[in-house]
This record gives sequence, structure tokens and C-alpha cells, in this order.
Amino acid sequence: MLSLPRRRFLSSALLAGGAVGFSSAMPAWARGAMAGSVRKGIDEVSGSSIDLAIGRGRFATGGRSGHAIAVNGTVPGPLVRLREGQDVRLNVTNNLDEDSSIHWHGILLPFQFDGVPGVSFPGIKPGETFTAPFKVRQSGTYWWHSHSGLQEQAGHYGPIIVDPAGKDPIAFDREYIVLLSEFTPMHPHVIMKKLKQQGGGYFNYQQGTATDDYPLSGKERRMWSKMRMMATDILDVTASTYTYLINGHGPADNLELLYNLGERVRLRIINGSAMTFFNLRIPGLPMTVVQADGQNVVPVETDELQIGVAETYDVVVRPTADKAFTFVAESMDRSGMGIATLVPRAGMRAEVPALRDPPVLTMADMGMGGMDHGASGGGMDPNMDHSTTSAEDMATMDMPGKDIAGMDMSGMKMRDTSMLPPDVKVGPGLDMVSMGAPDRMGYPGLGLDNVEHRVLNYQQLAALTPGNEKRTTSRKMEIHLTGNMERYMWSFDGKKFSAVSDDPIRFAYNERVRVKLVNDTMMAHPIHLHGHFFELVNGQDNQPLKHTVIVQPGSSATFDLTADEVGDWAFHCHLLYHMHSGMFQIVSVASPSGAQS
Ligand SMILES: [Cu+2]
Repeated sequence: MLSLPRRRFLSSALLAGGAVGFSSAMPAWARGAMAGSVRKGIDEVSGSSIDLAIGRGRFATGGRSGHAIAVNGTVPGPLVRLREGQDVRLNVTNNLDEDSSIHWHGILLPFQFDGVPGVSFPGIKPGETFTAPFKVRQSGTYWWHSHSGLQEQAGHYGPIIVDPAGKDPIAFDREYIVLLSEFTPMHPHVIMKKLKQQGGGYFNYQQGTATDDYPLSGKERRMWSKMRMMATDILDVTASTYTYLINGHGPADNLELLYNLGERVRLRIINGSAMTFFNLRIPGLPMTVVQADGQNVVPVETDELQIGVAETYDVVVRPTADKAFTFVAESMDRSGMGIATLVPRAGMRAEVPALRDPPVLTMADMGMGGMDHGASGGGMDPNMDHSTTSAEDMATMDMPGKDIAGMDMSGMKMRDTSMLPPDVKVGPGLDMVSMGAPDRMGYPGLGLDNVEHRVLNYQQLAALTPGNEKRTTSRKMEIHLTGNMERYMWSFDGKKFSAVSDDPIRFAYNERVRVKLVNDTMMAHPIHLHGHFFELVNGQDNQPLKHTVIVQPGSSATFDLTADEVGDWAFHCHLLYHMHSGMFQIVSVASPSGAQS
């Protein structure tokens, strides 16, 4: 009679004992329940089998705190450190109560392991572990992030470094990861909803008013308002909502990067943010750009560079003065900044520069930069000679805020759909058409075209090692980046992505195609292709390889692609809320036999 309750007691005691032993042996994140706060910063994982566990927690920085998604208990998640040529198994366990995923951004691997739900695999269900086994075929600086819903915004991202199999052509004495991101206590779905309800203006606290001090005349202001657009619409979400992070640390955290005098310090800069372009500079210290998107480039010395969402740049700096230097990551709209300090000794600080005046959009950003280029379109030629363009065009290219004065805009159409190729769908999702869409690969980025120091632009990038394919392209393709800012609709070719009805962009195996991206919107879009590197058609003999390209507002950018990675791959804008709103497509590369995957 007593046996049954006793057995019950014993078994529950055993369970409790087991649970205690389990919890003392394993950190909270490995059990799925993340008690309390998430740790900031970056641990390192390496070896032939790497475990990553996705969980929840609370994150706090400065005066802001809120919900976060952490991997292995930290935001950002751990550095995945690999070596070129090694075999690795990446085991991803989802401890969330919703589906999750990890995409290995910039890593070449079989498409089934690319980590995009609905494209290359079904996603990872709660409690499941997904394993990606593959051989590491490359080296360089990359990153990983969730491709499920809006999880990336909540902290689900981290860095990847692949060390080269042989000698690294980049000489350095010390290295740091500089992973840029944002934290917001606002739930990402609330951000999405506000953007949808109130257009891109919701988070823009820098909107022009009659009494502001933007360099705009009354006539210009009336013109912008007549178009129901804002010259200060630079980033959809700003520092009013975001705290900008470097390696998980807000500006108040005083993140230090220690160096010894004279050392060559390699900064592996990753823009792991959801929505923010950053202007990067270290006042008093020139930066030598040695790698872009994980691919070595001919070194270029510069003083500032703009990094788009999802891009990476490795720079080498050499502090030869015994002092502190501030690393400044200023958001493109200049509403806030991420801060770190390079210091020879702990506790030293350098001056933090004030935020500069916000830039304003110009006619070039409205797709009117190419007005006078006529039939040539100005688009396919990356070496477009600006000296042959009209004075008005020059004004639009080089003098933000000044160009609209003196021009009568009343006769101009912002939406001349007769300029569009027939495959672009004309509908409410398209509120602007670029006229001519000149190539602006030589443009350093919004607000950086009139600073007094050197600024990097895409035309300065050249692959370090020749040997990129020299085969000429056999086909040309034009893809339009389309949108309606006020309705917050984003698409390719006017078609919002829906997995059910859309046809993928198809390539034959090993086909070499010249792809021109035409931006029919007033925002810069960082366009990312999975599973491949494409070559920027930027006028260099050794075209640089990239996985992400910024297409400037009202402009075009062109790349050559050799489609030699079989399978279905995501192709999308890396602004998270643009991708989520429909600026997404599938690229399908046929197998060598010619069969579509
Ligand atoms: Cu976009």
C-alpha cells in the first residue's frame, strides 16, 4: 500500500536531484531558461564541433533596458573562429518558444546549411538542434545572425573570423572585433507597426520645421512638403529609439581597446545593426582599409568611411602617439553614435566629437542626378565623367541642400513610370522612378561628400590578388529597388516578395551576368546576395569582391556575378524592416546538368 506513494516520492526526489546537478553543471543559457540579465561582449568558440544555443534574457545599457535574444548567454553572441580548410559542424540549438535560425553571412557553403527559413531549410523548431557541417573554403571577417522574423534586432547576431590557411597578407600585431549594432527596449514588431502606420517619419525627430536651422529655403521647404517627402528622411529608425552598441557596449560603458605604442592594430569592423548606416572615424588617426566584406583589397588610407548594414571592413591603424583615440561610429543621420576608445593604458580617454549637423537629401537622391545624361543613362558606366554634366547636375552631386534652389520643380515628375522596364510592376508600392539613375560608386555616402578629410568610396576598392574571373558577361540584368516611403512598402521590381507566388531570379550554372541595381527610392539600400561574392563594376581592373553593396538613393550600382554556387539563395535588402516588408527575392542557380534546384 505504501509502495506507490514512496516510489512517487523517490522518483520526484531523483528528478529534483538531477535538476540540481544539471543546473550547477551548466550555465543558464544552455538550459534554455535565461534568468536575469544577458552578458555584454564576445566570447569565443572554435574547434571542429561548435555549439550555439539561442535563448532569452534582459539587456540593459545606459538608461535603457528590455527584452533580448542572446546566443550562449551574451549579446552579441560568441565569435565563431574558424580556419580556412577545416571541417566544422555548427550545432544550433533553439531554446526559444518560437522558430529560429542562424545564417552564416558571407560564408560559402552548401545552400541547405545557409540558414534561411523558407528558402534553404524549414527553420529550427523550439527545442530542436540544427547542424550545419561543411568545409571552410575561405578566410576573412564575417558575421552570423538570425534570419527568422525580426530576431536579429533583439540581439541574435555575432562575429565570424576565418583565419587564412597560409600566411596572412595583412601585417598586424593585434586585432579587435568592432561589432556595431543597436539596442532598443521597443519590441521589433512594435517598430515595424509604427513604421507601417506612420511611414518613415515616425522615428525622425529631426524633421524640418519652420524654425529649424537646416540650409533650406522657404521654396525648398514648400517643394519637399508638396511632394510629401522630407529632406531629412535619412534613416527609418534613429537614436530616439536606438542606443548604438560596439561589441554590446553602449557609449556610457567606456569600451577600451588597449594597444602598445607603435603596434599595428587590426580592427575587424562589422555592421551587425538592423537598420543603421554608420560613419566611422578615429579623429587624429588615419585608417588603412585592407579588407572589405572579408575579401582582401589593395590597402587604401583614409580618414572616414561609411559602412552600410551587413558590410564589413578591416582597417589597420598604427597609433604612434602615447594617447587615447576615440573610435566614433556616428549614425548616418547623426542622431547618435557608438563609441570605443583606443588606449595605451586603461582609463585614458580622448575627446568625443560632437554629433555633426544632419545631412539633407538632394535632387540626386530623388533620382534626378541622371537627368541630362540622355540616352547613355549614365548608369552602366562606372567611370561616368562628371565634368561633362551640366552645372545643375554638379550642384546635385556635390552640394547637398543647395541644389534645389533656383530650379523649378513644378514640371518634374517624381513618378514617370514610362521610364521603367516592362517587368517592373507599377502599383501603389512604387512612389518614385529615378531618371537615368546614374552610377554613384564614387559617392562616399550621404553627408560625407563635403567633409574636409579623405573619405572612402567604392571606386577606391580593388581586389588585392588578381585572378578574379576576366570572362566577359554573357547577359545583362536590371533589377529595380522600389518602394513607397509613406506606406512603408518595399520591393524588387515593384513586387513585394511572397514565397508562394514569386518566381525566383534564375541563373544557369556558371553563367556570368552583369547585374545593374536601379534604386527608384530616396533611401540607400544595402543589397546582399547569399552564397556568393559578386564583383563591383567600379572601374578597377581587379574588381573587388563583395557580398553586400550599397545602392545610393536615386542611383544605380552594378556588379558582375559568376553563378557557380548551386541552389536557392536569398537576395535581399539588409535593412531588416525593408526585408520584412518585401524587399526580398530568391536567386536560383541551376546544377551543372542544367536542372533547376
Ligand atoms: Cu532597403
